[in-house]
Formats: sequence, C-alpha cells, structure tokens
Amino acid sequence: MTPSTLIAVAPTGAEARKDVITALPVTLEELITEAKRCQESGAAVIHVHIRDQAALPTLDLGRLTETVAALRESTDLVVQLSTGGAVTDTFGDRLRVLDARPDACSLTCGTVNFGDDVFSNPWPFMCELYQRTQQLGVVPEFELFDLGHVAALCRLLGEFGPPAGGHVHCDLVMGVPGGMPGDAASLVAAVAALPAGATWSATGVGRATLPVMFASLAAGGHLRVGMEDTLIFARGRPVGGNAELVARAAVLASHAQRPPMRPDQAREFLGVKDRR
Ligand code: KMH
Ligand code: ZN
Repeated sequence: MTPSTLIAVAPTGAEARKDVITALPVTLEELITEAKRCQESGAAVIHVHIRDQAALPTLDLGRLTETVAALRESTDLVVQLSTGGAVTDTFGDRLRVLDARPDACSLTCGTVNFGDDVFSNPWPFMCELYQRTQQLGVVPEFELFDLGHVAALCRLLGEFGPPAGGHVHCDLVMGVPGGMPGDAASLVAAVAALPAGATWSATGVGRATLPVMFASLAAGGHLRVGMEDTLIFARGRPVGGNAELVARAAVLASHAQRPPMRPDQAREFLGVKDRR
C-alpha cells in the first residue's frame, strides 16, 4: 500500500448543466481558478472536460490545447484530458484529443449503459486509442465502469503491452446507472480482478460518493472526486465548488494515515514525464 493517497479532481464533466449548477467551472478562467484551489486543497491530478461558449461539452482541439497550456502554466497538476467526452462525441473526435498532448488521458475499457444513454467504447476503438497513447507517450488512466471492463483491460495489456510510463493505474467509476454498483462488495470484486501490479482509484457517482470513498481508503486505493460525479455535498446541501470535495477527501485520507500525494509525487507514481 502506498503511504500517500493520489487525489484526482474531475471538476466539470460533460453532463451537468451550467444554467442549473452555477458553481460548475465551464470557462477557462473558471477552470484555472478551480484548479488552483483544488491543488491547494490536496489534488494532484485534474481530469478535464471542457465546454464551449454556450457551456456545452466540446472536444475542440484548439480549446483543448489552450486548456492544457493554461493548466500547466498556472498549476503543477498532472493534466489528464478526457477521451470519453460526452456520449454524443464521435470516435474520431475522441481520438484527436491526444493531439492536444496532455500528460495523461482517460481510456474507458468497454461500453456501458449510462443512464438513458450508451457510453460507447467498442474493442477496436479501445485498441486504436491505446496504441495512440503508446505512440505519443500519453499516460492512460483506465476507466472501469463494470467488472467486464477489468477483463477487457487485461486483454488490452496482453495484446499491446504496458502503457506509456510503464505503470498501470485504473479508476473504478462506480454507481453509474448501468454500471457496477457503488458499494464495498463490488469494489473488492473489481480490485481482486485487476492485473498484478496495477494501482487504482475509485470514484462513486452521486449517492455512491461517500460509500466508495470510505471503501477505497479501507482497501488501500486512491480517490477521484469532483463535480463531474458529485453535485450534492451532503443531504440537502449542494456542492459549492470542487475544492470542498477535494478538501473532504484530503481530510479522510489523512485520517486513514495516507495523506494526499503532491503533484511531483503523483508524476513519479503514475510514470508521467515532467514536461514543464
Ligand atoms: N462523460 C461520459 C460519457 C471519461 O471522461 O473518460 C464519459 C466520461 C469518461 O466522462
Ligand atoms: Zn470524465
């Protein structure tokens, strides 16, 4: 078990609406302000989805490139771009995300029902995306929404070898309607099936936020928090900003005697090259 806890923040996501959730960071300025606060509160990685001028999700390459540069300029956070995007994004646009040359990217290991929608990640797309990460030296974080995704990850590594950076780090995304439940039993089952040597974080969506956070800390895992996944801080109390979610995770991790990892420690842990 690592003596410290990797905390990633996912501040925006592709689903929440700015007109409903006013605290959601959608402009570059809001994102940078939020990123700085999250780093001060204990985050080491930022999982980034961006929005357009109408606050709708976009994978515009120019905007992504500008966002990577601005985050690098203003923070030490490991910049992980989402290749999942929104359920409406094309595979071509999702592959092109890597041309923004982030430190890291998400890579989801299979298709999953996603509420009333389908988040599509067929095997050939996974393979192409994975090989591009290897060619470009972008460190993937494997997003696992279901137990079958763990098996697909093992198959991917078996066919194409280790990722850029040489280390396998996964994020169990739990409690999505259509994916694995956000409970301790599911977490233990998924962790038991991970490839040898892999490290992992866990994310509980919505009301699974706290059960998954406690289960992850108890089982030696790392954490992802943020408004992509959690919009209610406590019963009857909406989230006021991402930093309070990071701060809560940092306190719980410290109570577990595994305080937050600094960004430089996270780079070493994940095998991310220092591009600064
Ligand atoms: N927005 C979801 C459809 C990722 O970022 O890689 C996909 C998602 C996963 O958020
Ligand atoms: Zn995401």
